[in-house]
Amino acid sequence: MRDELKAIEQDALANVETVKDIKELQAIKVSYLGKKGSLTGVLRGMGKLSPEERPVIGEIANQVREAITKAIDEKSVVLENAALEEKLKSEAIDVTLPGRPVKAGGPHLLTKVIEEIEDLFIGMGYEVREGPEVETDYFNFEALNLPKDHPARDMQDSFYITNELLLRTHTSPVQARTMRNYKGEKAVKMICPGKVYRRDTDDATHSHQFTQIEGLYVDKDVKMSDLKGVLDVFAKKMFGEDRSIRLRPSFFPFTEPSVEMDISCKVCDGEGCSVCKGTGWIEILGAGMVHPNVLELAGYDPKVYSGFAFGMGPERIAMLKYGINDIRQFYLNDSRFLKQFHQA
Ligand code: 2NL
Repeated sequence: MRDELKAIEQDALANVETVKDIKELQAIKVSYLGKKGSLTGVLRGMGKLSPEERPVIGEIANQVREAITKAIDEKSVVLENAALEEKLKSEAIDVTLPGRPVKAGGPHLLTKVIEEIEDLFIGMGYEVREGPEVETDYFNFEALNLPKDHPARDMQDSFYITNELLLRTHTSPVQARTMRNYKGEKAVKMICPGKVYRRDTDDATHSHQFTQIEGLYVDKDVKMSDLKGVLDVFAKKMFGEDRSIRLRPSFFPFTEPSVEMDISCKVCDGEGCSVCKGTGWIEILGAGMVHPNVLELAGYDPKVYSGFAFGMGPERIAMLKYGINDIRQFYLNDSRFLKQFHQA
C-alpha cells in the first residue's frame, strides 16, 4: 500500500507539472483527491489494515495528499497569473493611435447674418438694444400708432398671454421704450435685433417665429434723404458695391411717408430674370419717416424732432444672400444644412 501511495504521488506530481490550463488542473485535482479519486480509493482500503499498520500508512497518505494539494495550489497560482498576463496583453490599449476627431460646431448662419448687420450699423454710430419678447399691448401696438381695434392689427395677429400681454410681433417696442427712457430730450440712434412672433401658418416663406432687425434715428432735422443714404450704404455693404437701391411708396401705421426698399438683382443686373420675377429688383426691407403720433406718444415734440425707421428680416437677407429657398431650414437644426455655412 505504501508503494501504491508513492506511485499515486509521483504520477500526480508529474501530471501537475505538465498541465497547461486551469480547467485541466481542476480535472486532475478531482481525479486524485475527489470522492472517486485514486487517493481516496486507496484510503478507503485502509480498513483492512492491521491496527499497527494503520497509523503508519495513514501518515504517509496524509503526506501524499498534502504534497499533491500543495503542488496543485502552486500550479494554480502560476496558471492564473499566466492567464491574466495573456488577457492584459490581448486587451492592451495602444495610446499612440490617433484619437477620433472632435466635430467642431459654429455660430448659426442667422446669428452670423445678424452680427454682420449689427457691425455694419455700429460702424455708422448706432447702438444695439434688446428688450422683452413678452410685451404689453401698449408698447407693441398703441405706442406705434396702432390703437385698439385698428384694422392694421389684423396683419400682425399674435400669441396672447392675457388681454394686455402678448409675444411681440416686431422689435419696434424696444425702440418705443428707448425713446420713452430718453424723455424726448436727446437723439436716438439704435438698432434692435431679436425674435418676434406672429400667428401664421408655417410654410417655405412664413414662420410663426422669426427674427427682425429694426433701426431708428431720431434727432433734430433728420430727413428722408438721410434714410436713403443709410439704406444705400447698407445695401452695398451687405450685397456688394455694384448694387443700387430704389424706394417705392408703401404703408406702415408707424411711418409717414412709408417706403419699401429694393436692390437691383445680382443675377441679371437689373435686366429681369426668374430670381427677380422679371422686374430687375428684389425687395429687401420696409422703412419710412417716423409718424408724428409715434414721436409724440414717446415724448418727442414732432415740431422739433424728426426721424426715420426701418425694419428687415435677417432670414430673408440670408435667404437672398446664400440662395436658401425654405425659411424652415433655419429652425430645423439639421447639421447638414448648418455646417454648409460654417465657412461663410
Ligand atoms: C418691415 C417693415 C418697419 C419700422 C419698421 C418703426 C419703429 C418705430 C417707429 C417707426 Cl419705433 N417705425 N419701425 C418702420 C418701417 C418699417 O418694418 O417690413 N419689416 C420686416
